[in-house]
Amino acid sequence: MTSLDEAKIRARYEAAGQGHVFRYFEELSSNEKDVLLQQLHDIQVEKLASLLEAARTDSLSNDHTQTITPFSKHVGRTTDPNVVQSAYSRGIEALSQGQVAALVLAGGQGTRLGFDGPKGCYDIGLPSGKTLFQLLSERLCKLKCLTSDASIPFYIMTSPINHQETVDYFQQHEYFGLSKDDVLFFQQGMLPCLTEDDGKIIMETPSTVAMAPDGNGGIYPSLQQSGMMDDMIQRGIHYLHVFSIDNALTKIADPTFVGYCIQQNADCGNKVVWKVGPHEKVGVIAEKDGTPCVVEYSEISTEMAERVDDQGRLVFGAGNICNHFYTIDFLRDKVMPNLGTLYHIARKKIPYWDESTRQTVTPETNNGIKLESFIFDIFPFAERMAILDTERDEEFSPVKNAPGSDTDSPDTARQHLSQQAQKWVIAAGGTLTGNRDSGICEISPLTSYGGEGLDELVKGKTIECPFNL
Ligand code: UD2
Repeated sequence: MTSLDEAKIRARYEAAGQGHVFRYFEELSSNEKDVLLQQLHDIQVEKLASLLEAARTDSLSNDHTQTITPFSKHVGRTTDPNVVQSAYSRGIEALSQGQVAALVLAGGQGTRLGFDGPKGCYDIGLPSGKTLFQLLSERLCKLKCLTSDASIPFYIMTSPINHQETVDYFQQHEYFGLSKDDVLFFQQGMLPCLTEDDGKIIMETPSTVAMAPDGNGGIYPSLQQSGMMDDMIQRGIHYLHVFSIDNALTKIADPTFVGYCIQQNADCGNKVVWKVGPHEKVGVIAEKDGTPCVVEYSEISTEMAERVDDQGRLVFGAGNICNHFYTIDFLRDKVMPNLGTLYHIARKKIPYWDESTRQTVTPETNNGIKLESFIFDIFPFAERMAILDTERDEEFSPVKNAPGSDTDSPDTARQHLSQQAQKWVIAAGGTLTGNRDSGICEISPLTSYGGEGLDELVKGKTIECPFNL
């Protein structure tokens, strides 16, 4: 029997109006009672009502769009060769001096994808069979070659639902050639799932609360609590590149993006691509009372999303692609001391214990909410925000939806990687033959990080599609 005090825990939950979590307690085995008491002990139940109330108030305030205006500051563009060449050199310099680290947000649940493992372990169906983690790791290996084998630490944010599986995966693959000491894992926090109308904790089984990761904004408290923030400082890291796991085109620790933000003397930076249409599921860069912010696709009003200027261009067209830059000083001095408790309401299908059938049921429709913090909610703390507008076909192909979906799927990611490989061969002076759509072309990240160094391989040569270089 656990040493935890059942009476004290019961009292906490009764006082918070969550006493129903003990409904099945007497039926539980001794071990099940221990599991539930430990879980209940760790949840800060006293805070749930205020977190939910604040989230509800915030979502209401987002409906009043009068405070949100289009982004008005300077935006850099990677279509400008002067920007790119200079920024790339500055980024390579910072990387070569060991001042840059990369961090992938990989704690989320790949619900829409229909894959229950860690999303980074997902094989997107390339001829090589490479997963998202492998593509990122190999790009990082290649980047190290381009920066005189500098140390570029790779931090991986997991969550309790996928942590061990993620760690095991890297160990089994010997970190894809990266140094074990430069691949660091840390876990974000979890929060209980709630019913939307009355904010009651949802039970997944008689002895377990339905829990979910606390949003990608969970990066900030978990960087602190895990000691990874201190680790970056001890390593002499000045700049951090943070990005989502599900973008198959991510340029990890991108020298151009990092270099551009450094040149802009930015404390915080955001990579954007122009939206394909008003309802693409990406946040948009905007301003709230004059300070940079991102309005998430799940919270933007239809009017704002569809608003166009007199040339017919979207007024809120700069799409957030979950690809961010920070100086360590900004995180340490401005973000960490001011971490609020702002959560957003995400309506989800939450597996729950059905009393009538005495089974855990996964509903067909949304039956509850997760409270999620958004990584970009700290952008208003930035004094000098850099925005870099990049080309979609080089930068953004998210794997969100299940195979067979028209957009944001493993299928579209394979196509985009193949088209990028073909574009790189042509740019390096190669000639393509065969049917370019007959299969998937690949250039291993170990061959080229961003299309560089292909001349001796392809210049003046005929390359038969589909190829694998
Ligand atoms: C995210 C962005 C959205 C747009 C879109 C592009 C946020 C809040 N929204 O929306 O603006 O850029 O991506 O594809 O960033 N994650 C965690 N822990 C969590 C939740 C998410 O690590 O608790 C990770 C997740 O693994 C992924 C990234 O954060 O790498 C984006 O998360 P998502 O899939 O929930 O975000 P999405 O597509 O709703």
